[in-house]
Amino acid sequence: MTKVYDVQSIEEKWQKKWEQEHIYNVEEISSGGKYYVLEMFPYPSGRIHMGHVRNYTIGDVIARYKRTRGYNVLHPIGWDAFGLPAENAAIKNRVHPAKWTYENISQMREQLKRLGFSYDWTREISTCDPEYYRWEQWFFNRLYEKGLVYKKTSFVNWDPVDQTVLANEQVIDGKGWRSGALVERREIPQWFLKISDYADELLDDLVKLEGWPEAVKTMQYNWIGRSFGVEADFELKNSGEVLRVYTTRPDTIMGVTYLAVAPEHPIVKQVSDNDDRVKSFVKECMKTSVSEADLETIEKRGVPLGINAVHPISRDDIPVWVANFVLMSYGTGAVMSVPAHDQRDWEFAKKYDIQIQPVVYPADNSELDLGKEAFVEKGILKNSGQFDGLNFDQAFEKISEYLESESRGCKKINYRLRDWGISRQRYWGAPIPIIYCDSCGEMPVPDEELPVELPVDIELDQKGIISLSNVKEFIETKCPKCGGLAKRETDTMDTFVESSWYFLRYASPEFNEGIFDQKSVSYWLPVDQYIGGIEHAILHLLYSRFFTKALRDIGMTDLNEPFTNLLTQGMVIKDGVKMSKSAGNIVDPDEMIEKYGADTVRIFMLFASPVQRDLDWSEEGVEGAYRFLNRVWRIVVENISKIQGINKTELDVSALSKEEKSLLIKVNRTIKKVTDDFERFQFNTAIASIMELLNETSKFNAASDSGLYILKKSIFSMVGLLFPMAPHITEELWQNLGNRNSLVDSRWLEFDRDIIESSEINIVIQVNGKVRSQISVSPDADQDFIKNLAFEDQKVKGYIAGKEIKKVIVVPKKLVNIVV
Ligand code: ANZ
Ligand code: ZN
Repeated sequence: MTKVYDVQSIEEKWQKKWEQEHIYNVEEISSGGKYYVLEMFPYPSGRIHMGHVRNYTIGDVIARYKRTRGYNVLHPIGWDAFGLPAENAAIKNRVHPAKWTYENISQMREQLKRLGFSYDWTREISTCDPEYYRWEQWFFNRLYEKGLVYKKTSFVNWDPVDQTVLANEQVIDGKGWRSGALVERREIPQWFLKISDYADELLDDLVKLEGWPEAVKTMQYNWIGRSFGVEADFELKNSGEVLRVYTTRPDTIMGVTYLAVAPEHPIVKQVSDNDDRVKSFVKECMKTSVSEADLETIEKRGVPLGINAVHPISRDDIPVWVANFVLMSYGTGAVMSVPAHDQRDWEFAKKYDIQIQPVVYPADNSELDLGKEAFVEKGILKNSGQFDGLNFDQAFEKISEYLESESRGCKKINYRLRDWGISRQRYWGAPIPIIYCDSCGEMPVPDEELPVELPVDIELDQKGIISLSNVKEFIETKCPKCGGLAKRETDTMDTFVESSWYFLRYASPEFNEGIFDQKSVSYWLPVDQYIGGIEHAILHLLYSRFFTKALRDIGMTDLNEPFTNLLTQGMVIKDGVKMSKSAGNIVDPDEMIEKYGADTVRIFMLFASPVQRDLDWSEEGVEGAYRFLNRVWRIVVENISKIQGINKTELDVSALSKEEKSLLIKVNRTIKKVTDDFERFQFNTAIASIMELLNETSKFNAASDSGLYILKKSIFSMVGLLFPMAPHITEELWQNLGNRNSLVDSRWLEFDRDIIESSEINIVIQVNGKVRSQISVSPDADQDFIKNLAFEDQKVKGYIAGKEIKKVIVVPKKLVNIVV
């Protein structure tokens, strides 16, 4: 074997070999367990960035590790290939989005291969492939049949520069996320998926997702935002029409002093025709975005409509205002305002000199002071006639009962979750499979005619902006019913639609008789471990859960949830900010690989920080990882001739020298530690333990056959433990050490529990100086570890429960004394 660690030729050699032997291609097999590990697939922007490297390295280590544990591991990759950036590139560089996308894909594919990831490349999918989106269109048809698709004109955020609808998340401070242009509101017809039908199930099933981070579940919980309230009807005095409001505080209803409606509310239109003040106010509101976050921060403003409504209980006259803080898309688009008990209403009332009428008082009889702010807590009702003296729950019941008996209201559950608008007025996306016929109306494209292919053979127009509405050959078609001339829908689907089911397609990527082979999906799914960025905590994961449930309900799967376990890895940071093009602090993975090799980059990524935390980029760190791998290489070079002839002998542990015994224990303990760490994805501490073992092995002097055997065992173990993280160097060393098999197919290392336990020491635990228990730990256990064990000890717990801990004294290797 060569003395120097020749990174480039080693990595090239193994990558070639793995590829030639199709070593990562998997099939469904009847025996043993399966394990599906998936990283969120990349958008083919052009080049892999360090965030990808980190995400995919973590996934690769898990995939390789699980395989050595005997699982049949599915580890696929593909491309989230539709979307706006391809069009922006088309505008900027005058290159067709398809060409740009496919070129990026082939470049990034090579980069991923160069990192040595264990993907089954036969399963690669690109969402812009008609064979992929064909099934998405098929699924759209099924949702259409089930009434889960509908079209509605609605207000959207319109980016006047990019000429597109923006999702609320794409509006930042009232401006388009890409163009920076001030966003406008526009009303256009759009397609929606009825995710709201699944709101309850999506919410209630969150508790079953035990393998998901709490933070992600909380975000989804709040996003769905179920609230229990009451709808109440106020009759308009001018027209007799009813203005319906939604409130979660019916207990405050006797304190209503004005009503407020959204600028888009239908009753506003009736007034604005004759009222210039209202008209110009509404016009101004249309210039701001409809995102909720923005609405919370803007200055609250309004204009009276000059009409009154009748209070449904007191029958008093209540003035109606139009206000910029009321959302048309939530509840009924109208609110009953109670300045005494809602801070927003209070501010509004102060500003416009509207009456503030208190009706809820503190339950503890303390004084009610509305001078500085509203009293928003729940309390006891006063000034509320027949409802005086009730608390919140009682008032909720009595008031909703009363409204119901008068036919002026009822209880109502509302959700923050909106239906999913999937229409994009964009070219580079999957066409929505709908046909419009003048005689027969709107209808889905029949399944046999799918896919509705995106025309790729088109010219970019002057500005490079392309929209299907300009492509005559695409639009003109025949009506499937009457055969007459008809037109195609020109909207394409939101790219989140593609990413909401790709994980299912991987199970049978080439299946062409359906969206997926049900047999394959029931074998591979759910995804056992999903890994990706926290930025997808809400939309992508929620949509994927929705699709999974909808597919179940059309009889395609038995799955309730797609992802059993979720790991959200931290970001890669450089100089204190996220590594990104816009921050101008990118480090190119290729450059690092060329300089140090893929294994070094992988080890650095894993060692520099726990997976969930942000990772600080440092080239010194990378150099450190490189030196570490060089030392691993050297220890093999230096000892290979000595250990080559050594075969497994029965070790007589009692006859070993102190040094031999110590290394033997260290080897076993390291295997145990690394195994535990791998099970919890704590790769940084796993590497640290391997480094310790390396140090101890370097100092070891093998003076007997037993010693040589232990040395050999230590070296073999190091190589095996490092394999999932640094697969190339370890394969090369493994082969040099005389092994014929590949580490990919070897079994994970076992440790000898007896050897570990024989070396443990007893620690006495005292409470206030009296011996209460004993624990056994390894001699090098640190103080915090020992303290924790002591506090978790059942007997000790009995003596310290409920008491204040005054002091904890740890005498290394002897005792812990807890003073209470
Ligand atoms: C009267 C009231 C009195 C309210 C009070 C609150 C406190 P959640 O929990 O999010 O469902 N609201 C209702 N529809 C709205 C809309 N379209 N735009 C803006 N605000 C709206 O919140 C429901 C509460 O938000 C409702 O209860 C309503 O104000 C307001 F002391 O009604 B409340
Ligand atoms: Zn027709």
